[in-house]
Amino acid sequence: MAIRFVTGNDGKAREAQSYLEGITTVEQVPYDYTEIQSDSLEAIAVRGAEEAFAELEDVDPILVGDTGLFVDALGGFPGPYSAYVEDTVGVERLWRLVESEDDRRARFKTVLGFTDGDRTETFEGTLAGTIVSPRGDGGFGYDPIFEFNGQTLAEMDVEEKNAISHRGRALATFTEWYADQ
Ligand code: ITT
Ligand code: NA
Repeated sequence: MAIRFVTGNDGKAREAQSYLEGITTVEQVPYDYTEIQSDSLEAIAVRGAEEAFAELEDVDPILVGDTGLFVDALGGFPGPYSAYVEDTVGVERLWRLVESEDDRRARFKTVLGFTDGDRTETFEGTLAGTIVSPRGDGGFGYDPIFEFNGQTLAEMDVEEKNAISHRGRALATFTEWYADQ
């Protein structure tokens, strides 16, 4: 059975496939599930996976990913609202909010939600770093303002970022579990 990865981003589907190579095929499904308002990425991922499975009327299991950027000095903002904040406030102005803080630590967290219709499981991965003035042209989203080991994620090439990223770690944990099923 193939896994249907619900995402608008074909790079994420390719990344998932690279982890699951030799285990299963990953098919990208661009379904726009309802992002419930919640403080919890787990709750959003569980609901998203189950809604997509119910609506997309097929038997192959569903995988969704929800990511948030949690800034310590801002009490974890934007967290589960990261997509909305990127669209409205933007990445440059988030940097402006953090610029005057002494503590600029932040963390990305990705929660993958998997369901096969019988059971639903979640898998997480995190990456700790620092918010900095935007640098680099690669990546997407908040990558230009997130520094890890002296480089922003936007300064890394894709393989370098994927090897250390929150989503990469969540995919590795998921793959280990799935391979045992
Ligand atoms: P999907 O279609 O895959 O669901 P999305 O952008 O709606 O994409 P995510 O939960 O992956 O959903 O992302 C939430 C926000 O976090 C959004 O603003 C992204 O741009 C940003 N983001 C996600 N992963 C990121 C990464 O690896 N680096 C920088 N920003 C990221
Ligand atoms: Na998502």
